[in-house]
Amino acid sequence: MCASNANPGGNDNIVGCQSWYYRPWGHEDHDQRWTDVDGSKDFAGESGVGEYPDTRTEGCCGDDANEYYAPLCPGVTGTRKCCSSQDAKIDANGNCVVSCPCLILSATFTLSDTNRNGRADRNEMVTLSGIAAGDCSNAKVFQIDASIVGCNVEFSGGDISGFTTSVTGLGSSGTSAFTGTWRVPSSIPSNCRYKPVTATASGLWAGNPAASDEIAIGTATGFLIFGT
Ligand SMILES: [Ca+2]
Ligand SMILES: [Ca+2]
Ligand SMILES: [Ca+2]
Repeated sequence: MCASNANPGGNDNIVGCQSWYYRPWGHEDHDQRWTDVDGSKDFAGESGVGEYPDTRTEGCCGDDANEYYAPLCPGVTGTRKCCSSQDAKIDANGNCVVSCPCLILSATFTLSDTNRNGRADRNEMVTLSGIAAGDCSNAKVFQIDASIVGCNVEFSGGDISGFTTSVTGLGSSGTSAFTGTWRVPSSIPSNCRYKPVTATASGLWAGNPAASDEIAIGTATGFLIFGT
């Protein structure tokens, strides 16, 4: 790299140099040649990025106008690319996006064991908490499924409907922490009594958990034993 700020706001703002040697009169010497640094480095994640002709040709990102080396969205593994917006990030499909999809980073539930008997008795409270990243601004419901053979806790179709809570105020970028509570039902079905259930999955939903309202699905931790 030989110079930056060579053409502020325009193409080839950063230029490189090549050196070569020659012996015109029998001694070594060298000179320099200014070059465009679009050699081989990164792909563009969308069309119309700076001096990139397309998304299949590698070039140097950042030496030309409207070239920004975009970071990856949270949770995305892959290769960074060049985008035309300063705010862009790279999503799981390798595209430039301004807002990253919602991703659950952690989710867990904890029993408030009011009577301290080590079990989740009827009407005791369970606290659900989680952290997510990206655009989760449409999330309204936070769900954690838990189970053991013979006792399924899920929103619908299980032995107990839970662990479900409403959530508000999740952000459209960065990370969001959220929490809520769920009450153990006033009647615990006999097949769940004394059963230790372990969290199996988490979800953020735009409404009641159903495929059409899915915002994000993730893993979860948490464990409790139902009482009677
Ligand atoms: Ca260039
Ligand atoms: Ca370039
Ligand atoms: Ca208890």
